[in-house]
Amino acid sequence: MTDTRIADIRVTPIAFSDPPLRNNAGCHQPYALRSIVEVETEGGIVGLGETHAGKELLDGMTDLAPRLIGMDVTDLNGLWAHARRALWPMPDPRVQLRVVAGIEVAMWDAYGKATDRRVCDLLGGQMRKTAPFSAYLFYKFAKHAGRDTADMWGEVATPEQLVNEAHTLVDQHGFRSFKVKAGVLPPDEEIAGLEALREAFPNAPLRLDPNGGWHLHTTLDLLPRLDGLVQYLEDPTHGIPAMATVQAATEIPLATSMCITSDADLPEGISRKAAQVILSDHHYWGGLQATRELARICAIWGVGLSMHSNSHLGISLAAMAHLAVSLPHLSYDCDTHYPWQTDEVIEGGKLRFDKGALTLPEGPGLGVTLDRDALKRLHQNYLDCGYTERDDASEMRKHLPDWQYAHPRF
Ligand code: GKR
Ligand code: MG
Repeated sequence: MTDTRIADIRVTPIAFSDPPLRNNAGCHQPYALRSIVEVETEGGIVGLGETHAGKELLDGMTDLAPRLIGMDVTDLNGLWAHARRALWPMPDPRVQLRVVAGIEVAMWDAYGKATDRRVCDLLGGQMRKTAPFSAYLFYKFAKHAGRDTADMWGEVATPEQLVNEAHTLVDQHGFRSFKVKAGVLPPDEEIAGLEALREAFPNAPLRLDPNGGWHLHTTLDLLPRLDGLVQYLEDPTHGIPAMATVQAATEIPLATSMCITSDADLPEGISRKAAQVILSDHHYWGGLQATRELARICAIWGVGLSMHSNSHLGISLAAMAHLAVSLPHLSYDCDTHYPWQTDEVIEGGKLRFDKGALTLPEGPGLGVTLDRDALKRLHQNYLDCGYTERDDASEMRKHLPDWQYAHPRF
């Protein structure tokens, strides 16, 4: 068999176009940042990973990568041991896991490519044919601040515009369920948006995610209006104690991608019943293996599992899909920002959804290869755009100069 010891690790920060999507923390900037990880083996195989970006993450990669040279790509325990030595403690503990995740996925991909096996098979085998995704709806501005022309989506600020956006996503990708990013407009307006979606798509599951943007008392007041309308309510309010209070007051399952996001949150989050659904995210939890362990913990404790997303490209989508098809316990359609992205970094261009689901790209590993010209172009974007961190709040003030960050807002 080809030599699967790690010979080199390359990390390339990229910036790709992103529309002016709104959330509780502000507005997406014209470019979203990611890091593309290449793990090259002694046998010349290149495994791919994609993860978050930012100075601290890139510094973490620089500290960790050289320690892994010579290690086998199957040595996930070795990866964690080196990561603990190189990265713990870091000022922001979330970043360590995102560093590990980017490299871990590339190690799985390299091993799959070296052994002619798909990542989902290495993860235990395929449980479902395709990975199911939901349409991720956003309120948005028509154009980025300072630009002359509107993007193809136009402004989305009313129930009617939200329904039009949903129709476009369904026409393009066949989605069968919807997640609405909330915490942007006053809750009455967002619930009117949900009601309009219910009328337009009577049978589609709907979810609402205010990103912790509602006060506890606001959330409690709104529960009767949401009961029967949403499949789950994601992070209406902030923190485990407040979420637990809400969950105790309603039959609506609460979901979270904010208050239970790492091992450290699990004991308190589960014992206080802060949510009935955890949104996994292999970038947050430290990779594919750690997310499988999370799925098992959720199954044992009777907690549902869904999947969270941030703006991402095809390497992440392929990794999410391999994970999703291999998880015995996956209770809901996964989130993805992918339809909002026009750029791509893999050969062959964008992956395609069919009836809202993704069939795994063909081939060993993740089934995707790097488009080196695209990587070069998107890295140049990164150098030219001057962003080093995501900053939705500053971007929002370019649209509305008096806007202030408030969490909760309503
Ligand atoms: O892209 O604006 C966004 C989302 O709000 C994202 O940042 C969240 O992390 O999608 C995410 C979520 O489910 O909370
Ligand atoms: Mg969320």
